[in-house]
Formats: sequence, C-alpha cells, structure tokens
Amino acid sequence: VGFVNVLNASTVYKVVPTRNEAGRYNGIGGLSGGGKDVYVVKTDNLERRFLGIGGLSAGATSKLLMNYPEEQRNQILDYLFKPGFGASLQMLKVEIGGDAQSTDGTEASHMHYPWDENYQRGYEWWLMVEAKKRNSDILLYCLPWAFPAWVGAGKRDPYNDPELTASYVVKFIQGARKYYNLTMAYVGIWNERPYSSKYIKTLRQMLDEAGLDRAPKIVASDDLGWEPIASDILADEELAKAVDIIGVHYPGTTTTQKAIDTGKPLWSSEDYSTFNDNVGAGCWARILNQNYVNGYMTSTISWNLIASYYEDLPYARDGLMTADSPWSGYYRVDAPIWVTAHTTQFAWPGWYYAPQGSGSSLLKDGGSMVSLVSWDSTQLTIVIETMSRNHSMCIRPYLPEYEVRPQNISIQLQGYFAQLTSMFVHYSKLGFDGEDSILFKDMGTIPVVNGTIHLSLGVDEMYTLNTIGGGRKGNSSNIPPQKPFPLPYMDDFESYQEFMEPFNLAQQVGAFEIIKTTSSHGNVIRQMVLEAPIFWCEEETSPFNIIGNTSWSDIYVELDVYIGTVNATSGAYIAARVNKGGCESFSAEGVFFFIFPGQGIVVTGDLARTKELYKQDMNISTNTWYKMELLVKDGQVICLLNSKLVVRIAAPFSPAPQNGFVALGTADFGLADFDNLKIADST
Ligand code: 147
Repeated sequence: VGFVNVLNASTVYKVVPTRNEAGRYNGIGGLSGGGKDVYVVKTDNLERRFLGIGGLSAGATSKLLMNYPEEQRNQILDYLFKPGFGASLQMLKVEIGGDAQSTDGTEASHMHYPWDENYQRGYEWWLMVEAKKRNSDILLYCLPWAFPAWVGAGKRDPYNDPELTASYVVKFIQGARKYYNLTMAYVGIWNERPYSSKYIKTLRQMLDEAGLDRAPKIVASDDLGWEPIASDILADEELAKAVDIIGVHYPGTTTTQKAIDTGKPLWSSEDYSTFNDNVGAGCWARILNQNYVNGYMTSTISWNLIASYYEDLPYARDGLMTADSPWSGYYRVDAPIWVTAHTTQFAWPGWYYAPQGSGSSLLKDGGSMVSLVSWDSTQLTIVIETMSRNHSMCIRPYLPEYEVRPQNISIQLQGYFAQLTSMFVHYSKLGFDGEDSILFKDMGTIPVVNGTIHLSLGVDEMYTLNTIGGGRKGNSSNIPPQKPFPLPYMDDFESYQEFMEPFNLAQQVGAFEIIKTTSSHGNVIRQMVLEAPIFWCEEETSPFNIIGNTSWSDIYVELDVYIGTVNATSGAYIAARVNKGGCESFSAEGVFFFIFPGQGIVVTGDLARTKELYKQDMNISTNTWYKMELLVKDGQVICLLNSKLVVRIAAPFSPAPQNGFVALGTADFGLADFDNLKIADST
C-alpha cells in the first residue's frame, strides 16, 4: 500500500490511499476553497500542562518479558521506551507488589514479613532500570494493589495503622533510590479500593520527612470515579495540600465540575485495557485526545504497558504490544505503539495543551484535535483523530453511538504560529475488514498559508501536524517465528540469582522465589507467603503457580518437594490440565496431586480440594525431599512418589477440563521448597 499527497489548487491537503478504495474519499466537499469548519488555535493563556503518556506494569503483566533472549528483549524495550523509536513512553507506572493476585498473577512484596526487606524480587526494578536507561526523563509512578497481611496490624485493612502502611510504601520508594538510583515522581494509595484521608495525610508527611531529595507527588485515588476524592479535597484543606493530582480509572473521557473546581491536574491514571488489534488502537487514539478534550485530563496511562503474560490468563493482549513467547523470542509490535508515537514523539511532559475551543476540540463531523505548545511557546504539535465508534470501543465504559464522516477542516493558527509557512505531518490510517493499515507514516510537510491549514480528513485516521520535524518509525528486523512452549522442559533453578522469580512459572497465589540452600539441592524455589494477604481479589488460600500451554492434555510432570516444620505449609502439589488463573484462581480445576506430611496423599479435581478423586493415608515426613510425578495419559491419572506407584485412577471426564496448564504450589500459606521441575509429553 502506498499513497500520494494531493495538494490541489485550493490548498486542501488530503491523503489519498492508492489502493482501490481510494475513490471512496474523492470528491468530498469538492475540495474547493477550503473547509467550512474552522478551528482556531490560540496559544496565549495556556493553563493545563501535558504531563505525559504512560504504561502500567502491574498485575504481573510483565512476567514473561525478562526471560526473552537479550537481543529481542532490547528491541522490545526500545519500542516501548526509546525516544524517537516507538511508543517513546513518558511515564512508567508499576505495582508495589503485595504478594497477592492483582489480575494476571501476584507480584512479590519488598517486605514479605515485618522483619524482611529485599529489593531483588520480581521484575519491576529491572523494568524501571531498563526504561530509565533509554529515557532518563521517564517519570516513575508506583501504586499498591494489595499488601502483605502484617501491614494491616491485625486487621485486613491497610488503614488500621496508617503509619505502618506509609512506612511500608516509603521503604519501597527509598529502596528504589538506594539500590537502583530510581526516583519516584508519583505514588498512589490503593488501586481501585477505598482510601483514607488520614492515611493520605500521613503518607504525605512521612514522604516529606523521609530524606528523599525529591519527594514524590501523591496521586489519588486511582479509583473508578471522580468521587468521593474530588468532594473530599474541596472539603478538607489539609487533604487538598496532600494530594497533588486526581487520578481516575476508565473515565470514559469525562470529568466533573467538582474535579475541575479542585484546581488539581486531572489524569486518567489507568485506561485502555483493550485487545490490541486495530479496534484497541482506535480506542487508544480516541481516549488519548478526548481525555483532554472532554475531560481536561493531561495524562493517560495504559493498562497495560506490554502483554507479557500467558494469553489464556485474563485480559489477553490488553497491552500496547505483545511479548508472551520468551522461549521463541517472538513478539508483536501492535498498532497502539504507533498511536502512542503520534503524541509522544512530538510533545513532552511540561508542554501546554491549548484550551478547549482554542486549539483543542471535538470536530464537527466526528473525531477530535488537541494542540500542544512547548514550554517556551516556540513549538506547536496538533494531534487529530477521526476514530469511528465501532472501530474505537474500549473495554469500558460503554461508548454511546456517534457518527464520523469524512470532513474538510481548516485550522487557523494565531499569534506566534501564524507566521509558519509549513508544518510536518505524520499520518496513520487504521485498516479494518481486510484493509491494510498505514501506521505512523512520514508525509513530509503541509503548507500553512496566511496562518491557515486546510485538511481533508477521512475516517479512522490520525494526523500529527508539528513544527518539531521529529518522528521516527523504529524497525527491528529479525523477529523469530512463534513456537509453542517447548517440551521436554526442565529447570533445576541453578542459573538464577537469589530472590528472583523462576522464569515461565506465573505465580497466581503466593510468592515463589529462588533461595540458595546449602543442601545438595542448591538453588530451590520457595513459597514465601505465610499468611493470607490483604487481597485485591476476593479469595486466596492456596499458593498456586502455573506454567506452559493450555492445550496440554496428556502430560507428564515431575518435581522435588520439601516441606519443613517451621512456618511450613500443611501440604504441596503438582497439577495438570489446570484451567484458570487470575482473580479466579481459587476455582481452578484440573488434576491436582497433593502430599500432606503426617497424613497422606490426595488427588483432587480442583485447587480448593472440594472434588476429591482419591485419598490414601500414607507415612509422609516433614524435613524430607520427595520426588512427585504426575502422568495423565489415555484417560488415566498415574501418580508416583519417590518412584513408587501410589495412584492409578480414571482421569475426570468433561466437564472437568481436558487440557490446561501445569501447576505447582502449596495447600495453604506456609513455606515449601521445590526443585528439579520436569515437564514432558506423556509418551
Ligand atoms: C482494573 C485493574 O485496576 C487492573 O489491574 C486490571 O485488572 C484491569 C483489567 O481491565 O482492570 O480493574 C477494573 C476491574 C473492573 C472494572 C474496572 C476496572 N469494572 O468492572 O468496571
């Protein structure tokens, strides 16, 4: 697909796709004398500052990224963070892990216990360092989804002891600085859960007294509406002082008068969460502009940054791009990356949005434009989108019906920019129903005559008119082909640094990390959580870690398991045909082979152990390694313990799941060690 710029005598600028539907947009309005719809861009009285476009790594959405081959991993990170290459993100928001399920897995806490402090866990530190390497100006923002139980000081409530919770959060921020030289620009309260004004004030005070050379600003309250935070800020001066920014989730591009009255910057601090095909890209294009045009929001953050979790977990591919196949190195640069670039490669945090009606507005025949002006008022960027309703629906909220039609517009630049004679143009058109897309294409320049630009807009298009002349479409060749999860698979965990999470094992309940032991087992993985956390999801009782491919049906799993006596779990398991993760983990079904020291073995059809398939008393000891084997084959379940056959039963029939992940874990919160994982096909 190629296209030509048509610059006709009347200086209406139009992109004409050269593919065969080109005629579709011909003859619109006759292209004579410019459009009747005139949009004036005034660049005086600028008030609201653009504060950047961001991505969210939270809910274990980056789980599979760290394990990519280095070459592809660097390419992916460049597409996300490297300025002038891809999405060029300006903000990175991360979860402060709380040892609890937060959508697609659990992220480890820096303090499993009150006496514990560790800044080597998980992948968020690594991700922030990699982002910062590529863009030293990237703004970091952190937010808890859940908390380890002890933070509640005896209650399942993080506000029971506000100082304890604040000190837990402050330690994360100090640790970021101390161990990684990372400065948190923003911190939040509790994702989509209630806040406490007292806690917010306590956090503000403790951040100010923490000896940080730049204390983070507080964003509140990361919930699904502008209330009650806006009213509380209006009614409470001290709270107003403590909160710097109002951040809401999935605002549907709108705000409220009360939120505006607070005088605070307004953000969509979590948005998008839409499958990253072209409709997802349309959603993202529409909300990036209209969150400001309709709702005065000056930052929008995508959940999630990158879809690096097993595709069969909840919210498949709801990231700006996709990298969920580290064993093959395959990844996809999806269209939302290029939609992001339309803003981020031409405007930076601290620039100003032109006010509504003076450069930022809805367009008469659908779509919107925003104008952004540099700090020193010498650069101008105008981002236009014309996304049709059905091609820009987001996951939430409901998008009312509206029409978008091809239209001619005139943009009239006033003040300093009236003297321009041309502007640079980058262009995209999202393709649907088999049409190709044009993504982030450099179109050269467009003339500005007497301060006026005439444009003929089609549907599902984006234009960035700018004076910067930037805009580069990065291209890393050599993406390896996609392959299924490899079998046979083996991991003895000897190659890891201590406290890391084992690769490819996507923990759903509990926290599993590499521990160096002095025994002949060397490195093992240990389930660390001793007590049910202050959840983000409803119910979590059995630590649960999944791996592999949900198409596995007949499969062989082998694992060494050790249950001690101090703070130990009551039992441990391996499993196959596991059908669930995420917030529904506790209702996961499959075939689960448990051992319980002092009791015996149990085979169940579910993690919650409500569907017992087999049970036998047996002399099983604590402080002893056991080799567990589970084979599901030809309608049979066969279990071996230390190479002795202990179970041979019929495999559960449908509706019991006939395929799914392999899993391992513990019967309840408490320690257990695992080593030498082997997965093979059943032959
Ligand atoms: C949000 C969470 O904050 C994210 O961690 C992630 O789970 C995301 C997935 O779309 O959703 O939580 C929401 C869950 C439900 C609604 C809104 C946000 N809802 O039903 O409106």
